[in-house]
Amino acid sequence: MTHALIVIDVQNDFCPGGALAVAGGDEVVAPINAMMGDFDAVILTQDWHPAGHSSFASSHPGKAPFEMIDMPYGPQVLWPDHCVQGTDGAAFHPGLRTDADLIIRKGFRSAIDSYSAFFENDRETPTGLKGYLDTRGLSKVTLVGLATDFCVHYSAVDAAQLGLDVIVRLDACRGIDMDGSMAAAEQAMRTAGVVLA
Ligand code: VGL
Ligand code: ZN
Repeated sequence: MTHALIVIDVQNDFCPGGALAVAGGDEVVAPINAMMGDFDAVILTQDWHPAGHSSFASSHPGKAPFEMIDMPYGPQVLWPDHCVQGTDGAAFHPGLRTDADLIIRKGFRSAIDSYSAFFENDRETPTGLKGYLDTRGLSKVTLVGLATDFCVHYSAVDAAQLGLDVIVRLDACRGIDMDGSMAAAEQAMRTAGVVLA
């Protein structure tokens, strides 16, 4: 079985000092770098929003970060402005190895957020990653990165539902953990058949 490492959103804005910092986010860099050589392919994802993106609280007058809003595709958490295309916050952590096979960007459509590396938050617009994996014969994936309870969680569940063999290395992930979202994410991943290692 051909095995890909998918490194989710190890970007400055998700690391300490960033706009949507995840506690200990930078701690994943060294273990991820060390893992890269063990896989047949390495894929990095990059959260990549236009300024004024609809997932930003600042785009909704009267709303604050971490409040919820109803979008046409369902409930959506509102975030601080983060990972704006071309900014330093959207860049990969400077210590991360970026000699990857593929970098896939997501969240670049203004009207829709994208947590998963496979589908946007309407759960139907594909990013193209499944086609890439299929055409390269990559049927097994290990996921690492940020944030465990959002982009890693949604990517892992989608990967399992698409029929891939999925492992999440929790030691190389860190989470946001709002309102019990870490426990819920771990439960949802297990239910989907993801192996948590
Ligand atoms: C993420 C919230 C908003 C993530 C991205 O990478 O987990 N979370 N955008
Ligand atoms: Zn985002």
